[in-house]
Amino acid sequence: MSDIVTVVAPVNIAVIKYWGKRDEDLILPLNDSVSGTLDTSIMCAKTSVCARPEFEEDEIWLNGKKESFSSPRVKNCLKEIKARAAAEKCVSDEFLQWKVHVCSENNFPTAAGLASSAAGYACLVTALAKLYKVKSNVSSIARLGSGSACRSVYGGFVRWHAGTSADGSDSIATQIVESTHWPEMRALILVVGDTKKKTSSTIGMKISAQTSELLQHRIKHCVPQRTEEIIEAIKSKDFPKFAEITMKDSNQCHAVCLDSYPPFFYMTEVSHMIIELIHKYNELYGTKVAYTFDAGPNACLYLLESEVPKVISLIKHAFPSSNPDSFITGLKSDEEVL
Ligand code: 2P0
Repeated sequence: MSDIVTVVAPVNIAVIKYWGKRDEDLILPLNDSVSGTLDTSIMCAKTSVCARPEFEEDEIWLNGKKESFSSPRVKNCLKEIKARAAAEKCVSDEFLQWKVHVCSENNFPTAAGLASSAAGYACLVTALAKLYKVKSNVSSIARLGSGSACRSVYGGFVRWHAGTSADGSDSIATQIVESTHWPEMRALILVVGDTKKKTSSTIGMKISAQTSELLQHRIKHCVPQRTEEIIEAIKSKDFPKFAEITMKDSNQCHAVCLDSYPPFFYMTEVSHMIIELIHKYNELYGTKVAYTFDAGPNACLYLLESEVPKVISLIKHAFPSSNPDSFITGLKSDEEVL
């Protein structure tokens, strides 16, 4: 019987968004994306795995509820990790035959557009890699679970290269800078809603890739230049430039959702109020805060530490029932966090 292996994985919040796939099965994106990996203090996924000869089936529990192990993505991740373990001759053939039980939980709303699948699959794949003693980097296997998960394998700021190869061998994540490069960087998560989204990212991306002309314009004429510019802004610690690109890219990603047919929406009235509030703040004080929204109504604000007290006061003033103090964090350190 194996020991129980438990792993914690961070979420990442993109500043250049991944939206649209060039290969649905291999989960290969249409464009490069860039994200910050957040410290695990306020948001993370935790996964325990165990293999035993007496287990009759592979089984999985998500946030305390037993779910089907038939999800092709979960099965694919397990299959690829086992293949890697067999190739690296890490464990015995007998051990590879045993069934596994997986228990995973997030300490933040699942499927509400808060990068839960990124942290979840990064965690699952890393836990399985530890169980089967796989030594090589597992970012590309995490990608098979959920595209954005491949970025959660590194700390600091990370780039996921779309790549051009048909087999996905060049669609990999690399670290841009360690978190220590810009230690003052903070992320403030504003939880606007925690209900499950109506259109999953996977479905939304598919509709956009098939119908949105704006998406085609975005991947050809906007993202390549923005990616280079934001990497330069991160390297030179140019916050106003970083913030402007981050906000424009989030807005464009949501404009693509609106340009899709049929259209779908993730932001709510409160999300729009946050956008207005941040622009008013930036008009008053210079560009000091960036908002970005994923496939949900919740905002992630990137800002520097010196700005935190003022921004938290502003949020409390604008949304008196909110509790922003408990949702501030820095970036996760270490080149490979898992
Ligand atoms: C991102 N999002 O770059 C973008 C921005 C949401 C908006 O990656 O189909 O759950 O599993 O690869 O990774 C969410 O999409 O989608 C996402 P799949 P995923 O973070």
